Amino acid sequence: MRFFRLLITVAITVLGITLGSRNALSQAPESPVGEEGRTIVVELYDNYFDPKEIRIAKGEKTKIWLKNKGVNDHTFTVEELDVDVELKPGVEKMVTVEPQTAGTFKVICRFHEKEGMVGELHVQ
Ligand SMILES: [Cu+2]
Repeated sequence: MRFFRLLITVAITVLGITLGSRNALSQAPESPVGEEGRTIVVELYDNYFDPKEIRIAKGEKTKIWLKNKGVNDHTFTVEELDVDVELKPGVEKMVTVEPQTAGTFKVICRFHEKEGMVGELHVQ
C-alpha cells in the first residue's frame, strides 16, 4: 500500500517535469534561423505595436507573425516594403519579408497612426 502511494507520487512528479519543460519551449521568443527563416512575433493592441521596434537582417527571409490582441481592427503597414496587412480583433496573420535594402522603415497602423500607433523596422 505504501509502495503504491510512492509510485503515484513519482508519476505525478514526472508529469510535472514534462509539462514544465514543454512550457519553457513554447515561451521561446524567436525561432532559430533555419531554411524557413526567422519568425518574429508582433502583437497589435489598442493602439500600439509590441514590440515597437523590429530588427531584420538584410536579405534574410523573415516571417512576421502578427496577432491582433486589441478590440479594434488594426493594420501592420510598411509602405516602403509594400506590406499592408489588415487584422480583425483576435486574428493572427503571417507576412514574409525579405528586405534587400538596409535602413529604417516606418511601421504604421493606417487606422491609428494619429493616435501614435507607429513603429520602426530596422534592416541591417
Ligand atoms: Cu490600429
